[in-house]
Amino acid sequence: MIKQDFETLLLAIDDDGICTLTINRPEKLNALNNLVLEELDEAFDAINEEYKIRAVVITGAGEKAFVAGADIKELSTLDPASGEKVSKKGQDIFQKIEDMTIPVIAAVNGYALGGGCELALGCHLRIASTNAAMGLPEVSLGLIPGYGGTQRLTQAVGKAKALECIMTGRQIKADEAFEIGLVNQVVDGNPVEEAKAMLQKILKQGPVAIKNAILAVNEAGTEDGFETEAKLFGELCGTADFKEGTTAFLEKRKPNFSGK
Ligand code: CO8
Repeated sequence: MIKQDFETLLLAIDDDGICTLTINRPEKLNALNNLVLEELDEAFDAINEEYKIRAVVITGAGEKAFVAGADIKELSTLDPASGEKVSKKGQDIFQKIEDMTIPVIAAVNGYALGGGCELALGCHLRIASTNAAMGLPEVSLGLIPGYGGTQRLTQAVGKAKALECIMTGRQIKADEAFEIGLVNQVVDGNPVEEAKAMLQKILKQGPVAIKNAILAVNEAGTEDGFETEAKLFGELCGTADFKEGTTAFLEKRKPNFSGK
């Protein structure tokens, strides 16, 4: 049984194997203090060990915020050495999320600023509510993004737009976030429900193919990207899911994937 008694996270697993992870510090707009970061790290390790979990949705408690950033009270005490260490620690945790081999969707239900925007960027997909406001306002604190935002925002929206957002620190409302490719979808209602609906479609596909798709796309832009794609493609040609998928097509029926 997966651990449930986190202090700052709520974890729920539904019958379809979708785990909803809610960052639960609504009185501080779910700001990421050290405990939240450590519990996120622990939760993703546990999720990796739990075969029943087939996908994850991350969201924030309350109606106002996904995550309003790193905890500024904690940030204010950093010096150069501890700042670099904390930055690296957050980067490693968000990299762990990006490296998950099951889909992870951020359901952005309000403010996703600073570290909150960086957390959303570490997820594979982002679905925002119409009241979402995203952005990297670190320069207003005399800082730059430190949890991967300079890299992932640039990958998501391009260098000029990323630099504009980072240097102005301005908030990006949901519609603009969609237009510039920062989020996949904007919904009027609850983004968690929409994320689950999208996952229902993804989970109908071959699980090993989904895993390899994530692994290959994560290598995009690196020196090994094309080689990785060919290797992962070849690997899939030896799976039962490949046999089932192609046979089902030829027999004009729906595939029944075993995940092997
Ligand atoms: N950290 C700590 N507390 C916060 C944070 C935060 N990031 N955001 C909000 N809170 C707290 C407020 O202090 C307030 O607490 P209290 O009631 O005890 O005074 C409570 O949450 C509610 O917030 P507000 O009263 O401010 O709510 P408003 O609706 O008036 O405003 C905003 C909402 C606009 C979101 C506003 O709270 C705000 O501007 N928050 C800060 C946003 C921000 O600058 N985020 C970036 C932080 S820096 C960062 O994330 C760096 C990441 C990289 C770190 C690298 C490693 C070191």
